[in-house]
Amino acid sequence: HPEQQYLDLMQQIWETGSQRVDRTGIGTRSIAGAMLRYDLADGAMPLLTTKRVYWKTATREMLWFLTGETNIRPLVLQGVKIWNEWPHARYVKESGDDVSLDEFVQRIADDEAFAARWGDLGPVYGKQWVDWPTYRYRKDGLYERGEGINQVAEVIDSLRNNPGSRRHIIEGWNVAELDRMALPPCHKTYQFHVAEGRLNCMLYQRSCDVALGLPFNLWSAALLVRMMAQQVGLEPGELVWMGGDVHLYLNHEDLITEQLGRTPCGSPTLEISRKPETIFDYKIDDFVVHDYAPQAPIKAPVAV
Ligand code: DHF
Ligand code: TMP
Repeated sequence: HPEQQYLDLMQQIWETGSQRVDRTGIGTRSIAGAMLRYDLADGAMPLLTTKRVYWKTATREMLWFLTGETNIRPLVLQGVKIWNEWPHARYVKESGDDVSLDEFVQRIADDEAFAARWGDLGPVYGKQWVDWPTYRYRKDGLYERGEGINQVAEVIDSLRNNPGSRRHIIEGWNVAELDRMALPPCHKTYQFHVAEGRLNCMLYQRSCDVALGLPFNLWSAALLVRMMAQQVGLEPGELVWMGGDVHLYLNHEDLITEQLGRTPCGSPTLEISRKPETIFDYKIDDFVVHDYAPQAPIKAPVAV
């Protein structure tokens, strides 16, 4: 079963990873470098069955990236909670107002001006993907802002017009802007590869929370491949995932023990029910998952 790769990786890190102190103070067991491969033919998706993964949440996040948005408000208004902790932590730290997470999120939903001031994550994925900033030099030696670059649209173009290219890359790691991001991008580089009528994709993820983040990241990357393939008229090929610092948080032990005791079941597939005009026109209701009967969800705390 393709999911066995994920479980093996989890077990390998838990049994052999180096214990180290990390930014969050929780501590991890970590290995340097890992690879997973998934064949996306016939609608197959890397959607875990050994616990319920909220694929609609991950899909809403992906659609949000594609809008170029970096404020959590549109996610909050759809009930998506996965980015709430970071603006909340910044608000508490910078304003001194010791508001609870729930109350903070309610304020983001209710008050547009408050959300504009405190709900932004900085120039993260969405901004870099569709509006990477550029600079234009003037005659006097100073420079001014140029047009932003829509990397997603450019890759769609290059896949159509120059499929053999080795430069089909979407990059999130804008070195000059890292200091303004709530979190520097984890899934930072996507490279596409066309062969035999199929669209393959390599994702390089510099830092990977295997228990909480990776199930979402695998789904989302495969989703992006499926949408791109549909847009450019190719069959989905292989997703090759590569991780840099691949870790398990020490406070995820219960999840790990529970999940490693389970056996993958079934092969969920994704159907995209229509072909939107462009990569930017997909809606949540375009996505239908078949044959997904996962085992129970497993809750675990996210390290902030
Ligand atoms: N920080 C850390 N430490 N790990 C992450 O995975 C992570 N992911 C981020 C931002 N910062 C992060 C963005 N993505 C969850 C999943 C993905 C995600 C953030 C959080 C999460 O908590 N998942 C839970 C609950 C999902 C839900 O309530 O919808 C899960 O059980 O999958
Ligand atoms: P870091 O910036 O110190 O590496 O912390 C980021 C943490 O979030 C790290 O545990 C990896 C995790 N993460 C994922 O695994 N996937 C994601 O998509 C995101 C945003 C974060």
